[in-house]
This record gives sequence, structure tokens and C-alpha cells, in this order.
Amino acid sequence: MSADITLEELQLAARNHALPLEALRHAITPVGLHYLLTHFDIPYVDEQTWRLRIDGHVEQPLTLTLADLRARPAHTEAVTLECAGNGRALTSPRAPSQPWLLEAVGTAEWTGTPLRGLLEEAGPLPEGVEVVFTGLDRGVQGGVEHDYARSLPLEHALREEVLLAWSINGQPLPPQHGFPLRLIVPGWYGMTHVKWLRSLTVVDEPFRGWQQELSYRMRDSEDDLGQPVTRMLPRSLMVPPGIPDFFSRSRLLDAGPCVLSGRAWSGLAPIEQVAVSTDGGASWHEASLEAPVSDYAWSGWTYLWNAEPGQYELLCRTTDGLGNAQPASPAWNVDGYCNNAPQRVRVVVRPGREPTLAQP
Ligand SMILES: Nc1nc2c(c(=O)[nH]1)N[C@H]1C(S)=C(S)[C@@H](COP(=O)(O)O)O[C@H]1N2
Ligand SMILES: [Mo]
Repeated sequence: MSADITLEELQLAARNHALPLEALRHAITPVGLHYLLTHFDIPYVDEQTWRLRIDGHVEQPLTLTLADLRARPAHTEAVTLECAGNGRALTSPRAPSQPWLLEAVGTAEWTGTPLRGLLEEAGPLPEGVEVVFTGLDRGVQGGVEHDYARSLPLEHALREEVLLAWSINGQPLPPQHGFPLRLIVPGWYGMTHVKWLRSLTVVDEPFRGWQQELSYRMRDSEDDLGQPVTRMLPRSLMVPPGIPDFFSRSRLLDAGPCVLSGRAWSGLAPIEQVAVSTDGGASWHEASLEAPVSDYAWSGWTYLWNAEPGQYELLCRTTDGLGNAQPASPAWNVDGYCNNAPQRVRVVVRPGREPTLAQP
């Protein structure tokens, strides 16, 4: 594992936690186990005074309470969210930011109202090109003070799967996941899903806010403008088998049949294949796939491994229906986005225990 994680990175890592890999066993991630990423501070919101404002280039600006929103048609969808910086700590050189390893992911059942209905009610004017989603959180990043805000092209904001969500796994959003209302854009990397929404603004030219124009771009060099990060690239993860070593997290396993399992997802197309290697990537075996939890959520996979005593490096790798596969080593970029290189799990298999003799 690469060294020299700074105290600033540790400070971020302690605030923004990942999914413990054993929690991949849950098709729907329990709330406290879902990964978490907050750039600035978690805002304190009073539901009684909170309002959502829909304005800008619209026929009819709207101001809504949480009760107004909850009275609208509701839809629940299981959606896999992954941070675009997932895998950053394994890139080299590494961008100074949240040092994710592999587990900045989770799948929750989000309940909310389709954005489309609300936007149609406000009535975007013909010159409208994008919707800017602004959160209540404010801070300084890259030397620039700003509210956390991201935009979507109007035609994407009008897609039926885009939700304004007030509930996760049947509970009101907890403060850290965006109470009282957040955006859910199925298939897209995490930064798109703006938490603590306070306004939706239809604009007549592309939004140039810091989190849009200067961040979340795949840049080859500091001067490169780069391409925007949008949908999640394919990735698969494995529940580490056996028991962990406390400090190194390497695994200890008894010899014998062992069902390896995990989850795979892609924001580009449904998952088509997961392959598993038990020899460090030299040979690959096809895993069995389960039906995805929803059109916008990960698929479970299993592979029966007959583990014999020895030392192993286990890998998994997925391919989606458009042929997008996890590359052995993705192209480097300045900010360490979209590193979907395969997970590697070191395992020591010890001789199986003798069956216990029946007591007379
Ligand atoms: N308002 C606001 N929304 C935000 C963020 C933020 O810092 N502020 N972080 C984004 C990023 S980078 C990610 S990965 C996801 C994380 O969502 P979660 O913490 O609910 O898992 O929220 C996104 N929405
Ligand atoms: Mo993120």
C-alpha cells in the first residue's frame, strides 16, 4: 500500500467514510454503512423554515416546503452511488484530496418526487439550457469561496429517473446524506447528487461554478481543461473472504470450498459479466451473476473457489453490456478520478481443520 498519507488527507478520510467491504453482502446498504462524502460542513437545517426555490429562466418561479414536496407523486428507486474519486489513493502521483481506496460506494433506496414534474410546472423558457442545483453548504476550495453547486443539461434534468429525494431506505434523510432534500441522478458519479438542496435555477448558458468548471474533469495536466466526469465507469468489488488481520486487513481462510461474492455496477450499461482470478490476474473464471437490484443499481455475483492451502491474490473484474471493462491500469489524470482498476485481495489459505470427533 502506498505510504505518505498526510494529516490533511487523514482528516478528510476520518470525516468521509467508505463502505466496509463486508457490507457488500447487503443488496441495499444499511444507512450508516453507506459511504459518505461532504466537501465543506454538514449544514444544520430547520425543516420549518427550509424552502426549495425553483427560479431562473422559468415561466413560474416556485417556492416549496418539504410538506409541499412530500404531497407530490413519489417514487422509490434503488440507486448505486459512487464517488468519482474512488480509487484515488491508489494512483501515483496522488492528488491531495479525499484518499479513497476502493469502497466509496453504496446502494440505497431513495424516495422522492421526479424532478421532471416540478420543472414542467415551473416551465423552463426556450432559452433555458441547464439547471443549476445549489446546496446550503459553503466553503473554500481551490482558493475560491462558493456554495456547493452543480448543473445538468436541461434535457438530462428532464429524464424520468432523476429524483428530488427526501428519504433513504424508508427513513427521512439523515443530516449527512442531505436532509431535507437531495438530488438523485441514477448512473452518474456522486458529485452530481447535490445534497441539502436550496435552489434549482434554469440558466441560459452553461454553468461555470467551481465544482463544475474547475473540478470533476479528467485532466492530463494542470493546463488541460479536460473532459467532464459524468457516468460511473464499470467496477466490481469482492467481500474479502475469511477473517482479517486487524492491521494489514489481509485475510486468513480455511482450505475447502469457498463462495466468493461481491457486487458490480456501471453507469453506462447493465452489467454483463464478472470474472474472478485467484492467481493475481494470470487466469480468469466467469462468476455467476444475480439480477441487478434495479435498473440503476449493482448486480450481485458469486464464484465457487476450491481453496487449497497456500497464498493467493484474488481479483475481480467486470464488463458491461456496451463492452466497457475495468482496465488493468486506467489512464492517470491530475485529480485522480475514475480509477476503476481491479481490487486485489491477499489471502492465506491454511489447511482445513479436522472434523471434530463425535463425543461418545
Ligand atoms: N451539497 C453538497 N452535495 C454533495 C456534496 C457536497 O459536498 N455538498 N458532495 C458530493 C459528492 S462528491 C458525493 S460523492 C456525494 C456523496 O453522497 P453521500 O455522502 O450521501 O454518500 O454527494 C455529493 N453531493
Ligand atoms: Mo464524490
